[in-house]
Amino acid sequence: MIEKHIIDAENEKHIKGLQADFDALGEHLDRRGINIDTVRAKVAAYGVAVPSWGVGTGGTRFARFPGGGEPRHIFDKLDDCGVTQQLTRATPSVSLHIPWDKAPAADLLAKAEEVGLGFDAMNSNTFQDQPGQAHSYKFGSLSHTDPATRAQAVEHNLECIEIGQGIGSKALTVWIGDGSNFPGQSNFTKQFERYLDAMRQVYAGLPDDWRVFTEHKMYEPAFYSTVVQDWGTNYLIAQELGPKAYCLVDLGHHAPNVNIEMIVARLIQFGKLGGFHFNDSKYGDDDLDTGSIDPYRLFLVFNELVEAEGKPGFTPAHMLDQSHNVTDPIESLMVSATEVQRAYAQALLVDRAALHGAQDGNDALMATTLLKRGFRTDVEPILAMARYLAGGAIDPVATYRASGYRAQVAAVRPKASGAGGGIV
Ligand SMILES: [Mn+2]
Repeated sequence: MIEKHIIDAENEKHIKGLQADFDALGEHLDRRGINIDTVRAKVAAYGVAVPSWGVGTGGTRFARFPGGGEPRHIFDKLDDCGVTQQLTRATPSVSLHIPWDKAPAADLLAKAEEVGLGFDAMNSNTFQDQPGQAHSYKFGSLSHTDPATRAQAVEHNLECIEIGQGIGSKALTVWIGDGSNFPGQSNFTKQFERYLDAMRQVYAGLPDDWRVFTEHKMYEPAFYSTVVQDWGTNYLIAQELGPKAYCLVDLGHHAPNVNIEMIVARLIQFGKLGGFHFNDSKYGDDDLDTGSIDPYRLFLVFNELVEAEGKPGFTPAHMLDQSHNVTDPIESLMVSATEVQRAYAQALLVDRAALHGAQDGNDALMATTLLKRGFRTDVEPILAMARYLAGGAIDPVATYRASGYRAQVAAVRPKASGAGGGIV
């Protein structure tokens, strides 16, 4: 963790300017009928979970170029996630991935408490084989043609629930790589039937206060067809399984130009939006940093979420899911969490009554102008003040760099191998 005096010293450099900017923005928003402190309080209460695998350097299927001081295990990962939370106050929980993060529950809880974190949704992994595994997932997991392979995949998901129960998690996220690479390779209908049957067994193992999130993805690793390929199939799954089943929207898991915010609206309308994996993309499932390519789209997603705020039972889970290939992962996670908060704050500034009036009156130009007015407002003083008042850093990246954290952990964590490509 970073020593408080370093954060204080960095904040000291900025607080006067921040206060002036905050006051000026407050005056401006006041003229728009918006109370800046109300927005600040909402932003301060908003958190996005970080994935445990996000603190390691990612890679592509070609290669991985590890940075210095990479986390060796879940406890190092929790240290790094703790720093992200310490400086941004926007990432209060971590999402674990099993088996990568397997450890005794008591140890995980103790470490989480030490670094000021909680645990978010559990993530199962049936997209790769683990050492000593009886049945291979080469040709699928929950939808495999072989009943024993499916049973093994179900068992793994039930184990994830059990581990999650020990550390206070309340949700299981299931993403499978199942699909096919050749036309004719799989019978679409039978394959989906097998998947649904297996997921019913996972669903039956959910505690009463748990939810299961299924995540759709258009393609990859299967390049011809994917079992859970889009939000339509995802919605069918949630419907088939029951009230504890919800759809998870990973922003990168759609074809380019798909209207994701509209998918979000549909899932909200029918009570099946489970949550998000935030990231950004230019071409496909690029796993780029959230808000780095198309911040307006992120804003439009949040516009739908703010529109739905207060709807009974509407509590979507928010998590970052991105691959940091060329940056320090902690810096990327901090900036990305801030980008998510920014989109939320901007969406909060939209004059909803005026927007509804413009929509009802078919005033297309005014409706879109009202959205742009929210998006164009520089809300950085609100985000920075929320961080500052919560004990975080006004400038998280500068403070992180000033702390020398990466060099310190690099001195005790051996250099990771760059061999092998792919995911963290
Ligand atoms: Mn994802």
